[in-house]
Amino acid sequence: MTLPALDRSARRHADATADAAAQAALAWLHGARFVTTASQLVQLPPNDRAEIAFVGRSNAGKSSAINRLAQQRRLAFASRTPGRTQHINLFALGPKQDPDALLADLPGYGYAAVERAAKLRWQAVMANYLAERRSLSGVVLLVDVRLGLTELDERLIALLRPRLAGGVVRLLLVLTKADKLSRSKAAAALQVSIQRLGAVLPEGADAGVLLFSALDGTGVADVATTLRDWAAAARV
Ligand SMILES: Nc1nc2c(ncn2[C@@H]2O[C@H](COP(=O)(O)OP(=O)(O)OP(=O)(O)O)[C@@H](O)[C@H]2O)c(=O)[nH]1
Ligand SMILES: [Mg+2]
Repeated sequence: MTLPALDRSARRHADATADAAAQAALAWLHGARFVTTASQLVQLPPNDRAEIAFVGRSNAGKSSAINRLAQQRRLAFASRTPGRTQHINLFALGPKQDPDALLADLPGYGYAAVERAAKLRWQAVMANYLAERRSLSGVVLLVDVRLGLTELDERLIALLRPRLAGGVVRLLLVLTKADKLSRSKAAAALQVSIQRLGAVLPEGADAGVLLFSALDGTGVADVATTLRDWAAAARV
């Protein structure tokens, strides 16, 4: 039997270790800088860095999440006008001469007012990116906590399925705008998403689900730690 006093000190130690990991991850993310913007896959830099893609419906909060994680106001453009991010924007992390990962802010899907031809073109770019970008090591799927996983999000997961199987590409489902719900409603939404994701993931997938708010900072430390772990795992 563990003595309560020891128990408490062990827990404090674990908390301090987690805090230190989150601090290191946030310092790493704070060094994010813009690299390039691409409207086609051929314009992307070579496949020689671990890449982490931020994907989700238009207006889900992808750019806001990147800004919050990097602790920079306008690194990724965030807007009230849906469908604003029209290109793949890449940001580098780690040493200047030898970055250890890239973040990719992808255009949002599901915005009705985008012209049909443009929408179809983007669907093709996205599908090819997710299926073929060899350096892709992790996908952060952002979903408004009030909407949960929609059909379009599940279609994206289906596109990724072959690479999620066996954990080749990792997935983090980030439920954004958690500040818009009460704690109990947010907790309930988290449970629904965990169940739903479990039902659509392939065998052996490496996936997680987190509540997040770019506004009040909920989940920021956990997302930061996860991204740093992914980059470290991809380097070995
Ligand atoms: N309350 C709240 N609002 C948020 C949060 N994250 C984003 N928003 C707002 O939601 C809107 C869309 O955010 P963006 O970060 O531009 O969303 P996006 O997913 O990058 O959108 P596209 O580039 O159009 O695909 C903006 O008005 C943000 O201020 C959040 O955590 N809480
Ligand atoms: Mg955006």
